[in-house]
Amino acid sequence: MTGFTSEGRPIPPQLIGELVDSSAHLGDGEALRISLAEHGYLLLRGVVPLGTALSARQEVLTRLADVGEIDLPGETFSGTSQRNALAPDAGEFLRSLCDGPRLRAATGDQHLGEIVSATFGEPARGHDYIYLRVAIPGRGTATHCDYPFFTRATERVLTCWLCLSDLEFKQGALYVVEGSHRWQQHIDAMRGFDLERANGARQATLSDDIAAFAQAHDTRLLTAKINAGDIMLFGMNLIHGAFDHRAPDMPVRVSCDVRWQPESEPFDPRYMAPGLGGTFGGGYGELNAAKPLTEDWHKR
Ligand SMILES: O=C(O)CCC(=O)C(=O)O
Repeated sequence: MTGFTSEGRPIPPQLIGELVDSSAHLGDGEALRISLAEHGYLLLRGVVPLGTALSARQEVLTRLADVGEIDLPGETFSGTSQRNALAPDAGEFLRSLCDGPRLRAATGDQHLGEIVSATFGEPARGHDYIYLRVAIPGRGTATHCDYPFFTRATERVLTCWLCLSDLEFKQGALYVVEGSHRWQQHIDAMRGFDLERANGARQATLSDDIAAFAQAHDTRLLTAKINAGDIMLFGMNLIHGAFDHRAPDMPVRVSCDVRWQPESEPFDPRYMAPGLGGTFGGGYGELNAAKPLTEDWHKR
């Protein structure tokens, strides 16, 4: 596991470690909870049937091919985009992508819902507002935790990161900062941090240099080869990001993250129908995925 970069900076190989696979605990809610508490995440293989995941990816990439961004069947970035001309309402375009029946079949897969409910130990429901990501070469996600986005109504929220591609390391991969879910200083600093209410005074991004960040905290960045249908479930304090896609000749990375919480907890209306305003009230239009693939991602 070498050759990773983040924002173009190489990650020293000694900082990389392997994610623990908790798939052996599928079907045992108590064991899933213990593993989640210990590691801060659950890597669960083959949760969504492969056919469902592939069909969701096809649905997304066909729409992006229609606006000239993806070359099929190779699923590579074309280098250009006609999205602005063909779909001038960026938010509406992304909303329609996110409401694609095949993508929703994957994010709302029954087995996946049962696993998240088993992990909470009670019936759970996914937020309606979902985060689709299509990462082209050169693109990764800056290091952050999800607390400032999703804990306004309850802290009992889990992110479910669903992989829709069979990923080689070169195509970028989610990483987690080992042990960060237990860092008391970090947890204390997050408590009460609401990104939208902070109104620009504070950023969710925790560092622009993840290697220096990991070294300063004497920890590692854990990743693994992840395939279509695998999920990562993690809590709001776990620090994570995604390494850069660094293979121009390889398919784009497609994933979708959805937040889940117990049905018994209050829901944040920003992420539920009919509001769907998202974190800042801009609806789907405020997300990176609403931009043509030719445009850089913003950081929050
Ligand atoms: O897939 C990515 O690039 C990042 C995903 C992420 O940050 C999340 O699921 O919270």
